[in-house]
Amino acid sequence: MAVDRAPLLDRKLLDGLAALEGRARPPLRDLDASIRPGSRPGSRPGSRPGSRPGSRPGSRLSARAAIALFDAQAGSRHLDLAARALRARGDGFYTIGSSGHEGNAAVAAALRPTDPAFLHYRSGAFFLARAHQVPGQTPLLDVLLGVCASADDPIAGGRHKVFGSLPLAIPPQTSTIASHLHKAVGAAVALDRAARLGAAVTPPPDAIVACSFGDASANHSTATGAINAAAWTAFQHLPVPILFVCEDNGIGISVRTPAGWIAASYRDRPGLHYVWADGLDLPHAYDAACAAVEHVRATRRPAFLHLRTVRLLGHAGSDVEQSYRGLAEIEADEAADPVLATARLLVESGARTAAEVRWQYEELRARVAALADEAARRPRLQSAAEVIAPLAPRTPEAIAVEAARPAPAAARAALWDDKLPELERPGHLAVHINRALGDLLAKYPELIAFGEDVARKGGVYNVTAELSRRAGVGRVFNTLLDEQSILGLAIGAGQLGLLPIPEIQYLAYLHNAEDQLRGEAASLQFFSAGRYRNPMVVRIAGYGYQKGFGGHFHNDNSVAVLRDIPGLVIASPARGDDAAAMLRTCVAAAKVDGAVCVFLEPIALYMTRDVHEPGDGLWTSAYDPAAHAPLGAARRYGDGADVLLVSFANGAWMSLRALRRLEREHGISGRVLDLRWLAPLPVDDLVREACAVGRVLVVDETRRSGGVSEAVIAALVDRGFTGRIARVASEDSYIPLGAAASHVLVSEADIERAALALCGARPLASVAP
Ligand SMILES: Cc1ncc(C[n+]2csc(CCOP(=O)(O)OP(=O)(O)O)c2C)c(N)n1
Ligand SMILES: [Mg+2]
Repeated sequence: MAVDRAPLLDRKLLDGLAALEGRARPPLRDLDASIRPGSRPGSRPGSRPGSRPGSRPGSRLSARAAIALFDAQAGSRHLDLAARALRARGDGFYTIGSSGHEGNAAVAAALRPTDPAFLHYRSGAFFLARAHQVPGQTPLLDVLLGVCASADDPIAGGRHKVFGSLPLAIPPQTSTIASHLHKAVGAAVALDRAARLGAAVTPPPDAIVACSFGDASANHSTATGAINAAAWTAFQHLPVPILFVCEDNGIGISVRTPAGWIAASYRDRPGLHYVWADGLDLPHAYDAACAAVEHVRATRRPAFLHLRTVRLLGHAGSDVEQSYRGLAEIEADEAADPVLATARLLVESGARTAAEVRWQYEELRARVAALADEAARRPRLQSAAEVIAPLAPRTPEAIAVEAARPAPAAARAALWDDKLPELERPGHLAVHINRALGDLLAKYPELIAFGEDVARKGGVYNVTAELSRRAGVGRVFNTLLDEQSILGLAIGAGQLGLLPIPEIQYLAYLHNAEDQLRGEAASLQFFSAGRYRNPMVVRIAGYGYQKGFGGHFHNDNSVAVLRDIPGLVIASPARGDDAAAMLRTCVAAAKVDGAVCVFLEPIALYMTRDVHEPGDGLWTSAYDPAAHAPLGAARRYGDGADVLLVSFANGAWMSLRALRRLEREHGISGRVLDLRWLAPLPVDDLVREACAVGRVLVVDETRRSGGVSEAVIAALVDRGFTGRIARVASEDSYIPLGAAASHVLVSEADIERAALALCGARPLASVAP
């Protein structure tokens, strides 16, 4: 039978306190016992030694600060105990606790409350300690509201139990392991870059970023990648003021971290300053944390704080720890309880009597219990509409106004060296995207564009050519080769107030980084009830049909991973004028609504100028700096009534060509609807056109399974369309090299065949809506 060790741990702590009775030194005379919110927790660097009573000789932790931090540590412990009690009575839903990790209170004390902190899920004491530094906070109730999944939870509104707070500069994190480290690095890089650009961002310019994670998580590619990205940046003497805090309890659920592994891995990394801290000993943890924080703040270079902790009470309430750990090992950790260690410190230093500590502990128990009852009574989320409300707010009118707002003429003239792009001859897709990006750089001083090879090379396809020179290397720059880092930089920069346009070189390279979009970027407004946002427009070059250049990495038509991300905007223009207009709309949606947008560019159409005959120039257009396109509005070509070809990207171009032949060779008239937006799908436009024609052929260059046509046909069915529907889609296959690619991709011949079949091989009379 598994024993719940929570009451045992509590008992042991009380026994420990009892054992301290009689061991107290006389109380320190000049110590003001009441720790007011807003008071600084430790003695400031540079203050005269001995000017305040210390918690221990040689430590910078004052006795007063130690009392305040004990309050945070003991408060965190009682939150863990209350979470289990709430769970047991059916009022609470989350029991992953912070017990044994309460040393992280010292890290909070070493930081400033304005330093953005991206926290591990065992950060109860950090959270409470930081809350002590900011007036007017109610952190105990706030955490309990999260545990009870109450709609009143002031950060996630009952959507998840997270440590997060806007006034405390703690963006909420969910628990996918270490995936928050990339955005923390991104925020750190963006912090100093924003200052140099003169862009107004939320944290003060001398802020640093902190992030924490567990020892097992330190092995995850997200952690190793993010730490590498920070070190890579620092190695080049670029500022990246970040504190990595690895809370090392020696285990990840049931898997032990090899002894010495974290130190061996991180002690001697170039560009990374390593500091060891004993999180079971408050003065040591505080002194080490101060040293690490000061290093980061002064040098703007990363530090790795290796914080020793123990894990008490198992991984979570449901974890039967005894099934994989021996009792002696569990009891050894319990004997190292950091809350008891701080109690001992307070008594032995004379800061508190044992009775006072005990009173403080019991008073917290009573307060937390009362607040737990209160939290359990608070309202829960009542409907799908309420749950979804903050996911992806849309204000189309405001977006249209923002998109229409022109860039300042002087900024445009400067960026384009007085050669304005609207005076150029009609251009193709790549040129339009380039010009729109340039204009957006002129319009938004806070806009940054980055990715692999985007700077001097101008990207693989020249789409960002010259932009780095025109706008400056601080705004259009190369990143290291790591898509997770690229998206993490976008998230961090967006959260701080910049307007990031990251580029993913090929759609195939999104896949190894996709969680940064799905789990992190797209979920932030949801898990913060709209309090935090990370606006961005991710440019991705994709799809198949490249002539003479191939392989499945460069021709990828898999969009399923994007289509089901809630709230994600997916724009996919087929031609230049649409692309420029839609890019402006996406950036406006990011600015106004905090939207996370993906801008999927068909590589094979980048340089395409003609549609039907060489030299017809029908796929080029003049550049219009004022154009924008409503989110989720399709574009229609023609008004024939025999068949509607519904498509997007390369498929739209192919459909136009196929329709011309259908008209000329078979007398079939039709129209092409270019969806332009894969999310939100232009369902109204789709249904209207489908009803007008009665026969719909969906031309889908993405895969038959998980491809766009599934959504299009489902939308028609959902809306009661009763006409005929057919589709052509690409095979469920990777795209092979060379000419073999044509065997698996939708072709114009496929479109013609399917359209003829749909129309009964000869023109039929139109079907009334
Ligand atoms: C990507 C991912 N894989 C697996 C998990 C499941 N998981 C949750 S916590 C955890 C162990 C983490 O251990 P550690 O980083 O040492 O943190 P600790 O819980 O010990 O503080 C695992 C495997 C997850 N949340 N995310
Ligand atoms: Mg661990």
